Amino acid sequence: MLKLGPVRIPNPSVMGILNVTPDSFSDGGRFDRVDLALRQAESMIADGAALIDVGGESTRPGADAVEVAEELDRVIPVIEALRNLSDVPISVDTSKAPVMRAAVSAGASMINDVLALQEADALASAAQLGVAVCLMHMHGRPRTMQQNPQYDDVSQEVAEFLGARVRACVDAGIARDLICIDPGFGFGKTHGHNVELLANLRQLRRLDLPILVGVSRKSTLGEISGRAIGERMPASIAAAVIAVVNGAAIIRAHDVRETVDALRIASAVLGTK
Ligand code: YH5
Repeated sequence: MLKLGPVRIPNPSVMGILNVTPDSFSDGGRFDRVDLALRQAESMIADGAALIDVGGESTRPGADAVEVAEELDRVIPVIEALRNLSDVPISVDTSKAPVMRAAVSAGASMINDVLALQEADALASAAQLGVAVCLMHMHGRPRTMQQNPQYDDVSQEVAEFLGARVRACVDAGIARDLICIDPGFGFGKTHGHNVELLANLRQLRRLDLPILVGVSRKSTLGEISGRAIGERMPASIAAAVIAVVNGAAIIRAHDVRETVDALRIASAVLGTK
């Protein structure tokens, strides 16, 4: 069992991805959007997701930023409705303090921040809210992060960055047992960097915190397998299993049912529970 404050989940666990960006749904108005999102969440829960990650800001390479009001409008109705429907722990994929606060009061118990609480007021808000946090490494910012990213030693630099953010969190009053860390696959990394991070994931275990990994459908897997985004499930599962063998506790995934099956095999062999 993994305990991240209010979040209690098996180790390893699958975090199901629930995108509530307009490009992820054909737009039939707000009711339709919330309804579709809820149905998707329900099926991920039935498939064994231990955690649902609700995100309203696209952080894909080159994506534009979203205004606070727009992001609130996308994620809060979905979190409220999901909270009424299920006890599943909900995380909110956001970097904005007002969205973090509204999401937690709507029922989220984890903040998943690809900017590792570096935006204005994010660190203080997370500390005050007392929920679990996921700190992710990103080199640069979404709009420009894939423009020739460079490192001397990617695994070491990611570990140093995450170590520094963990210290900042603890100094701000966030309990260590509320924190998990994520190397940020695809966020300011070449395909070679991503492969190296997956191979050296064990280096992050020195921080002695649960490791979350998001590899699902990402372009490095497309590069290696030669598959388009809709055809990357087998590659995503292979990467998820490697991540768990190398110490990941939580896998963020689109294809929950298949990933849960694969991780059952991995944990049976590893003897984890
Ligand atoms: C992550 O790794 N990723 S959003 C591009 C794709 C496919 C998927 C080209 N939020 C992470 O999922 N949060 C995202 O195909 C995340 N870790 C954490 N903690 C990007 C994404 C994606 C991008």
